[in-house]
Amino acid sequence: LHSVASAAGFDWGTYLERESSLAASVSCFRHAPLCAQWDDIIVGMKVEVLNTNAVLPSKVYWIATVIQVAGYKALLRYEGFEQDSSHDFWCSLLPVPPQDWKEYLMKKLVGAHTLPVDFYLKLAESMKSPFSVGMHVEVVDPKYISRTRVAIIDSVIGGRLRLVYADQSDAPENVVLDFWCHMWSPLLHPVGWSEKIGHAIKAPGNSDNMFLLFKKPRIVYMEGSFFEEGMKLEAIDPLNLGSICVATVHKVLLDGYLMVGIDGTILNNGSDWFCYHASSHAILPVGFCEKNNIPLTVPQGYDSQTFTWDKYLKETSAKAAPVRLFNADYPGHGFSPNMKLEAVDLMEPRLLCVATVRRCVGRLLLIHFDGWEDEFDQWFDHQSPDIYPVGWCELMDYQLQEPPGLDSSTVVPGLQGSSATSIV
Ligand code: MLZ
Repeated sequence: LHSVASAAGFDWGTYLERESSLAASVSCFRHAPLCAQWDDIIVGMKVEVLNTNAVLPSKVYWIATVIQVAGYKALLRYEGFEQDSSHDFWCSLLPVPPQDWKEYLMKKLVGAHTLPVDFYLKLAESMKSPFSVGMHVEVVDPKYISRTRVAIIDSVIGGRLRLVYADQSDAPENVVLDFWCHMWSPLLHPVGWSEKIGHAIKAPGNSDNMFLLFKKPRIVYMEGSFFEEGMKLEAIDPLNLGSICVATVHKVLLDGYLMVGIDGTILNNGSDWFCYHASSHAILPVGFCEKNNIPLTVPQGYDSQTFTWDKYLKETSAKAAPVRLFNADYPGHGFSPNMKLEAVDLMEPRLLCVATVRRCVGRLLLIHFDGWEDEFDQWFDHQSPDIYPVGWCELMDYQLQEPPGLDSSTVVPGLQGSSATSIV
């Protein structure tokens, strides 16, 4: 039997087989490269794959058949093996993108194996990012989540940005204060955003008119009836993303942004309020948890067994935010429980981890990090840019956090790191 963890790294194929799990399809992740093309990859299709088994003087490609698809990876069988599965092997359906795309594509286009040209072009296209190293942005201050601070883009990997905070004066010795997020993250803003909408910021920078590069939340109408200060709701706790809590709108900013606080937290100075847009799927109407059989996290001093919203609203003389103010868009999705994926641990957002869909509640997914206690579970929207298909890390050459405690006593022989180069 093959081990899952090897010198060459975590092996998704072996892991999926061992766990008898399926991977969520690339087509479930709309920010993932080739999302729209992936439905064309089907079991039974033929691909060419570099033969690394034989010692040969020149590169030799063999034809193989796709037996199973898992994210960006496929289980392949060489042509001629018919029903014999004994030599089946997992490999990435896409090569790790080389540095120089232009040169690479030219070679691809003039070669004989050019049928999937469209795929490579689309991949190249999706790898382009309007963000580049050195640009300034505003992003949440993880030490003080009710404010933002200016950061500089330090690297861009597959649409994910490493941001280094401009002001490092509060950094412990030998530590660089940084943050990771996807370029479409709701936590990321252009310089000048905080001032524009009335959000707190540590030290504002000069607005550089980069507003167009950023994903804008959907437009909400604030005239007439809108969220108001003091209204109660349920919200994903920004500091404990596995809990949905009793919460209050503390402040209404401009452009549909709200400062939301979790009720009954120890800090009472607003430093743990968090900015959610009115269209965010992380804020939910009163009664959402009860309706969906999710344990609601109640304020300190309350008993979750006896807590009722009716009583609580009376006690606090507050009103519930009207249901119609919440974003109820739900186009449906392809995720279901037990599917595997790669997910960012948003509490330590550098980490992209082996993960499993634990629950689906409408558009929300409860994601479990394999090998970790349930306390680490986090709620994600199905369109979150922080969840990725199996094989994304390998494709982007980004380190994947494997489940802790995997047996690594034996090594996966053979085809680690190989990739099918052409689809015929
Ligand atoms: N420093 C943390 C890392 C936890 C990462 C979990 N990711 C799912 C710890 O070791 O507790």
